[in-house]
Amino acid sequence: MEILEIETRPIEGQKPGTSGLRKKTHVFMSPHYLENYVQSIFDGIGGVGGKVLVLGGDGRYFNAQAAQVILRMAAANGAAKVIVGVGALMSTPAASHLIRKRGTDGGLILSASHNPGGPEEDFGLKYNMPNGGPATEGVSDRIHAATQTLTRYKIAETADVDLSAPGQARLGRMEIEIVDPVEDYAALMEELFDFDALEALFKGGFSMVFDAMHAVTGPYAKAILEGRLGAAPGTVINAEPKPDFGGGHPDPNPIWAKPLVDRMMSEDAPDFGAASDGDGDRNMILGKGIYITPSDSLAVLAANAHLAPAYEGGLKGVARSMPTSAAVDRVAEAMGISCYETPTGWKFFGNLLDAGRATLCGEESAGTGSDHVREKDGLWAVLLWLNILAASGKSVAELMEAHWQRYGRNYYSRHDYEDVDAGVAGEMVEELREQLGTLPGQKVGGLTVESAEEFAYDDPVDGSRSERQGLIFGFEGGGRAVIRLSGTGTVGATIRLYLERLETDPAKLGDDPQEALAPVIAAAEALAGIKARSGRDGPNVIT
Ligand code: VG1
Ligand code: CO
Repeated sequence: MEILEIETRPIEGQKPGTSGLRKKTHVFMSPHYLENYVQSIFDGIGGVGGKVLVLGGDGRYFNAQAAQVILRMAAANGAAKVIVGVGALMSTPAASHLIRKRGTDGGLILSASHNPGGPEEDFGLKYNMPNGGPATEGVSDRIHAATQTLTRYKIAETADVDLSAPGQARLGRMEIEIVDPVEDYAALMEELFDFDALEALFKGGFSMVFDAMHAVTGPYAKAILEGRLGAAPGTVINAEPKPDFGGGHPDPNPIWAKPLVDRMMSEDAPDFGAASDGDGDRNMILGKGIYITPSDSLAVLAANAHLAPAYEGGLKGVARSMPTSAAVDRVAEAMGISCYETPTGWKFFGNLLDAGRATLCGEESAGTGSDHVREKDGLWAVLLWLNILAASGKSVAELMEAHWQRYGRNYYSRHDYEDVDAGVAGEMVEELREQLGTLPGQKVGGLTVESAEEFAYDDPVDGSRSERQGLIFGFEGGGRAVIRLSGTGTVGATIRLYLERLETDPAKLGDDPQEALAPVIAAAEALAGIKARSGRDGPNVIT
């Protein structure tokens, strides 16, 4: 095996966003692009000499080739060992678990998550740390700094490693262990949940459909739901990971998983419906005739987690990203536990989980997770829901209704304006930022602004500060609008407008969210003029 040292130059724009680096696939496939970034990750974390890494991905186009490049570069940079999933596949939560279980020095995950895949679509790469969680802002900054000064990368010249079955291989002195990506993860789920009760649930005729959206969770869901728990064959649909996710966005929301939503709203809907995203860390939950917003799901899970074995001792605390609704705050208050509000992105939960301050975390973007790993975990959320349904004997709708009756309902919606001109979006945020001081007291679109601020986060564990994490507008009467720009897109800018209003009147808990939020939506538009500025009639995606 010959080790080559290739001369290179820094490439513009290799700055990790909310979750790793995401670019168009052809950009990642262009000369030196992937290699430069991988070497920068290695350099940014202080080298990989003698280290053990986990490697896997969501199976999108270029996944297999990129994994071979990473293996060759890890060998050339002196890594001791790489643990890789068969076919270079591994869901994000499974990778997080494996990093922790084996005590490795971190891992590389090939994924652009919910972004579409294929030669014309998106690719991504993220580095997870030895705690199994996404690189913190500090580590991401060091990786980015390394991309800006890079002059060479190291790569071994050798044939591809056969990753088609579990086993051992070598690249020079580097050991490669090829593992079944599902096995350890399934064993962890069995530890956390009452599998006997879940088996009995399905035996008793409980029906569900799980839409894997042609992404990485298919094999996991099939093995656990149909294999271990005895759910009817065919419960998991779109179960085979495809390089282009069947041509759609592997994003479990009412737009991209519409066929599932339609089925759950039909007369002959099964008892439970769920979907997960490209890399398996997001989830969507539905019951017969009801869609559960991710914010509500987090609140229901927090209120009922004690019904599952892993959480029967109670929760240490909960955490949610700032744009996520305050539904879980009300549960935490009733339980007398802490509730943390973090910036968007799972990397901000890591310290809280490591320090034992939070047990459950969640984001409005369909991410929920707990301290069992350091990533959000789609299938875990589905199993926790199932465990709660089995233990309580209630339906999804009954649980949700009872929850709203007790805690009130945080009406919630997110409106996305995708692929807006980046200059236009940036200017909008800049102008709003300048007005923050003068907005309180002003009437906009029928509502009076009560507060206007930009979110900044002081990490209570390591003291680091993260600024400019979203603009928050509070309205008289309790409505809230949040505006921030996405950090996961690959073309133009995506403006995210998050809308929320708490309703505690028992007579008004069953309204349509868009109607219940209409005054807040109107006020946000009057304030920011997103439609006018972007030239759009309305959002592309409403969740
Ligand atoms: C989005 C979501 C955020 C999530 C992130 C990564 O980020 O809003 O909540 O953590 O994606 O999730 P942004 O910057 O586009 O709003 V995943 O499943 O795409 O890794
Ligand atoms: Co994801």
